[in-house]
Amino acid sequence: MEAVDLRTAAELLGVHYQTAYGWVRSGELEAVKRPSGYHVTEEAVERLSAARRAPLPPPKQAHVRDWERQSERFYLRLVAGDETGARRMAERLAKAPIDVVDICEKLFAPVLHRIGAEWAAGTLSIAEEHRASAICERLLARMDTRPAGRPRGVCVVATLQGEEHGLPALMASVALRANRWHVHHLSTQVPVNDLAALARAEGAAFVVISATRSETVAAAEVAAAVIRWSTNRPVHIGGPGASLRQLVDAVNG
Ligand code: B12
Repeated sequence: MEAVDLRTAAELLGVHYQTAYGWVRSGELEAVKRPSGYHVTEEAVERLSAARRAPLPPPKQAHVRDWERQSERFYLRLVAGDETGARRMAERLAKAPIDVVDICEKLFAPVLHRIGAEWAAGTLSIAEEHRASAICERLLARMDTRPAGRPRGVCVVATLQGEEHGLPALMASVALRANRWHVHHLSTQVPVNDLAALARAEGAAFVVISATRSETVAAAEVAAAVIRWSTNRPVHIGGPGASLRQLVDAVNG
């Protein structure tokens, strides 16, 4: 059984020496300490490589029986400007744990749709809508975490010039990061050529454009052709009511 030093083992595993050293300390990588340093058998390297290649088991998920009731409570907190109450609710769900895609689609989106309808009907003021949207932005930012494990790849998420609605793009980024994508989140109003150039420079596997109105969805379709042509990468476009779950399933493959 051939043994190699830790530096070589790190190279074989494709990680930095310090990372391999950390794995030895945590017991993940079996090693023998010799006067010249740690030595690792090729079998131990192969075992750890195989374990790292294996897909992660899907995380256990809790279920919410009554999303409608949760949405009603969330709505009341948002329109009252009760950020602490809204944050407690979102954090409780995230800790349960509930999939972040469900939290976006079954809690945030319906409440924002309702706030939009009430703003359009004149029963909520612009100030109240802005306050609620700003709270959502901060809560989504807090939920934005990437689980451990090798990223699936790189992607870019943005809205194009003319589209100020940033929350759907933020939700797409949060959902993709939770699925181990390395996301470059460009937020809103990005010129199409700049978006394509950045996607190319970062080696993005795909580009996501979020849009909220029929005009900006149509503009995104035109822009997508430009981006596909210049990056040779798929472009996914989200419109009002489009499913984040479908986006995640499509890109995870
Ligand atoms: C908050 C808000 C704003 C805020 C945005 C702040 C922010 N930080 O985002 C501000 C004040 C800037 C704003 C401005 C305007 N707004 Co506005 N706004 C809203 C509101 C209330 C919420 C938007 C939102 O976040 N929706 C929730 C998202 C999460 O839902 P969704 O669109 O269904 O998105 C889902 C999918 O897109 C999916 N998804 C996201 N990315 C991707 C990607 C892919 C590939 C896929 C598959 C899926 C996917 O995820 C989401 C969750 O499920 C909506 C109400 C509504 N019905 O949405 C109005 C609304 C969109 N706004 C509206 C209007 C009219 C405007 C203004 C024109 C008002 C004005 N006169 O100035 C401007 C336009 C500004 C511009 N140039 O873009 C109208 C649009 C009507 C229409 N159909 O054209 C709406 C519907 C309100 C209404 N009921 O009339 N707005």
